[in-house]
Amino acid sequence: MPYNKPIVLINPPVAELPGSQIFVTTMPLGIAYIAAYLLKKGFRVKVIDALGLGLEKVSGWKHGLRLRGLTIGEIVKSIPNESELICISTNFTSQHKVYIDLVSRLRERFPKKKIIIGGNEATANYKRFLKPEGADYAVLGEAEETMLKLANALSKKDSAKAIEAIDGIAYRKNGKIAVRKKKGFIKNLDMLPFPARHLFPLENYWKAKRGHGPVNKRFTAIISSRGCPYNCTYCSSSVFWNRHWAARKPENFVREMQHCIEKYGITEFEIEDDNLTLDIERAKKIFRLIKEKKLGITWTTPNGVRPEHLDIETLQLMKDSGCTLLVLAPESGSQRILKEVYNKRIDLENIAAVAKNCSRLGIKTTAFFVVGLPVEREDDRQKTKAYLKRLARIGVDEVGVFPCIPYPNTEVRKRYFKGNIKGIDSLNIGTVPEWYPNSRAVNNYVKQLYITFLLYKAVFHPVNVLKMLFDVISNRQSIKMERELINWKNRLLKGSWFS
Ligand code: B12
Ligand code: SF4
Repeated sequence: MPYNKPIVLINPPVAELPGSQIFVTTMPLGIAYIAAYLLKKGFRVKVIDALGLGLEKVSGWKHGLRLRGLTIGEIVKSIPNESELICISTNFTSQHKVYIDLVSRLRERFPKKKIIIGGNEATANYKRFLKPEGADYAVLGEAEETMLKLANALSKKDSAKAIEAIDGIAYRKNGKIAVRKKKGFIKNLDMLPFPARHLFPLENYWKAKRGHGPVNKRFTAIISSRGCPYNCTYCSSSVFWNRHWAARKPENFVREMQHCIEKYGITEFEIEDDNLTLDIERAKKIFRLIKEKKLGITWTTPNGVRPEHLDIETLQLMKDSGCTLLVLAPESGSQRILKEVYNKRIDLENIAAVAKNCSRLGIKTTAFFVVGLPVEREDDRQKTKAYLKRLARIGVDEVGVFPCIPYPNTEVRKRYFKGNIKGIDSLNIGTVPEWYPNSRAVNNYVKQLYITFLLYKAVFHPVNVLKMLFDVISNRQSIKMERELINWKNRLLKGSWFS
């Protein structure tokens, strides 16, 4: 019999730069999965979605930053007295300091309760959290089964022995940190219940309209597979999932979509897989099912999709099933960088062909670039610029250009950022962070790429630019850039530009 005190799961608030208007907010699937799994196993669960509950609320914080969401004090106050396990999602390295602050304030207030952390940052940097003034346990990697074992173990009178037997955790033991390596991943993802969306303030997310990609109506993140077998050197996901890839059956995935439509009236889906199309026959079956069942939805891939397998027939099928936008990720226009530095096994010609076909079929496309490593030479940068111009001419609708951040345990970090990286755990959203090598030059280069793209788009696709303006006037997002323009417009109209 699982113990009957509610297990608290926290989605922390987010630190941002003062004055920042560019933020993206989606319901966290990770906690929603864990909550659903614990509920299914008979536990009680209380979710505190500090971000979702305070999406429009900003307050002063430390390090010259402000917090979006409930304040740390408010989170501490909303922990039920009877709860003994407080679990915190720590998914982003860039939010490390918020997590540390939250953990230490909870520890201070509740010296006896157990604090458990999980997600990307906890998995990579558990040592920085597992301190007497910090957390008790870190769940490493995929967490549903581990969390269940840990909750079961902690509900026993003599929990120490039961804890020893759990793999995939790190914890404090006799003043040291004990690590039990993760042994495997969930074999059958179809046995997991659908994420417990009902525990989150979905209305707030819908109202804010700040999805990962463009969103207009009731939207949700959804995932049909976990992990990716490739090992691009900058990718944090392949480290986290250890190049493992597991997929749900198409029927199970589409059933979740139907559930979202029926229960919440959701009609827009953001498919967040790392590698949706690895098994293309499986992916096509998903698209066919959506079409056959006439779900009447739209979907996008804001986390990116690989170009192999995306021939014109497949793209047509995707379009017919409701696909409105694909994010492609060439990352660089230099084959040297792709091969020698990123180990990104993609063909730039292939991406250009997919972009061209999407443009013909009316599927919007975004192209992502990752730039700025000290090994990037001037000729590499020129090639990236040339390729970006080519994509603009083909009809790619927008680009996202990001500095290559050396996330923990990634190969780029080991190769090009030896030693400690001051500032890696500081905010790195939006612009090139100050601590980045040659930050100013990289920042200028990033800006140059954006400007070049927009100029080429305006010259070669003026009708698309007009459509974009029309979208902005009618408050409709069909690419992400339009969202920022809509927000600028609305702030100007409200006269709150400088507030
Ligand atoms: C959707 C998404 C987002 C959403 C937010 C999602 C959210 N709130 O969770 C948005 C669009 C806002 C976003 C923003 C960013 N993201 Co993002 N995002 C993703 C993406 C594509 C999917 C996440 C997801 O739903 N996965 C599916 C679920 C099932 O997995 P999961 O979240 O990992 O959860 C499991 C475990 O982590 C763990 N777990 C999670 N929470 C908890 C809590 C507890 C208590 C426990 C025990 C376990 C646990 O258990 C879960 C179930 O097994 C991932 C890539 C990926 N494949 O995960 C990147 C990813 C998480 N993002 C990443 C990055 C870098 C960013 C940005 C910095 C990008 C940018 N430059 O703007 C920002 C940072 C935002 C911020 N707040 O500071 C990196 C994180 C790397 C790192 N070490 O920091 C990832 C891994 C992408 C990558 N390939 O590198 N992102
Ligand atoms: S293909 Fe994408 S998800 Fe896979 S390792 Fe490369 S960047 Fe990461």
